[in-house]
Amino acid sequence: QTDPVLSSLKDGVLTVTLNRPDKLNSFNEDMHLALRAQIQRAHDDPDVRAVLITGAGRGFCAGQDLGDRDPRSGETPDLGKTLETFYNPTLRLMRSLNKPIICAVNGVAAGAGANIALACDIVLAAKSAKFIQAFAKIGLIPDAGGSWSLPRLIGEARAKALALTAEPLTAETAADWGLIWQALDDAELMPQAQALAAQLAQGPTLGLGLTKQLIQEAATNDLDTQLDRECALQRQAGRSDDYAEGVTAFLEKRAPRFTGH
Ligand code: T3D
Repeated sequence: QTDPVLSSLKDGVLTVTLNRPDKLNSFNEDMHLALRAQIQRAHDDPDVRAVLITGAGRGFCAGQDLGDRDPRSGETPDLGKTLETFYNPTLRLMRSLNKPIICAVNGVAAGAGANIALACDIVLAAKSAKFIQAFAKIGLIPDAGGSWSLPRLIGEARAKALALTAEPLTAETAADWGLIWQALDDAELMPQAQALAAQLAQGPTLGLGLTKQLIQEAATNDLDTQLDRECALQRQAGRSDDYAEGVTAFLEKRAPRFTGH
């Protein structure tokens, strides 16, 4: 049996590849658990300083494997329970990871597959890729954090239209709307995503993690709270080895050598 998720760690970058290409990398239980284990590994292993998530084959991820949800089997699954058990813990682990997660959306990203991509910190997509809030086509609601991230990223009008119509959104429009960072020529996607991940993995990891945290907190904080949080986290960043190295390197007119601490 093939692994539902492939992984490799090189030069601080943990590359995680969703690997059920025949099913457009849709989620079965094994793939859920394997993806979560890799994000947990990124939490636990200090050698991991950036994560790159992508998909094998022509798709990125088509959301839940609907073959496991066949109503003709006579079973009525409790989908709230499956979210609690599978998607939500992974989403929370991704958001709380104090290291950057880059997503290289290599092909169609549908349903929870689209929203897992949008939960990453920097999303690059191949121009041939599409984002589809497919839930409306089967009577479901946007999950895997989509109902939270979509209106924040692109506003309520666009979020509602995408979610209510399940219209595919091209990567280029997604980039124009600010849903993702960049749409790239297909051949450029992986080289550029790998270069970005390598760059971030050589960066001041502690400061990058605090930056991620602070920007996420801004979604729910008011300005006064956020200013106080900037004080607290800048105090922490200012005590890091990488801050001392960054300023020293600047003064010595050389490239910094960050250790991540
Ligand atoms: O259940 C819970 O736990 C609740 C959580 C739900 C989260 C969700 O994600 S709900 C949304 C589930 N996803 C979808 O509804 C998307 C279903 N897929 C599609 O609409 C289309 O496949 C795409 C638009 C994504 C791509 O279309 P296309 O024409 O490029 O490819 P295709 O021919 O439809 O798919 C290729 C193969 O992948 C095909 O298999 P076959 O016929 O070659 O053997 C297809 O059945 C399979 N596939 C694609 N998506 C899924 C899938 N198999 C199982 N589950 C899928 N989601």
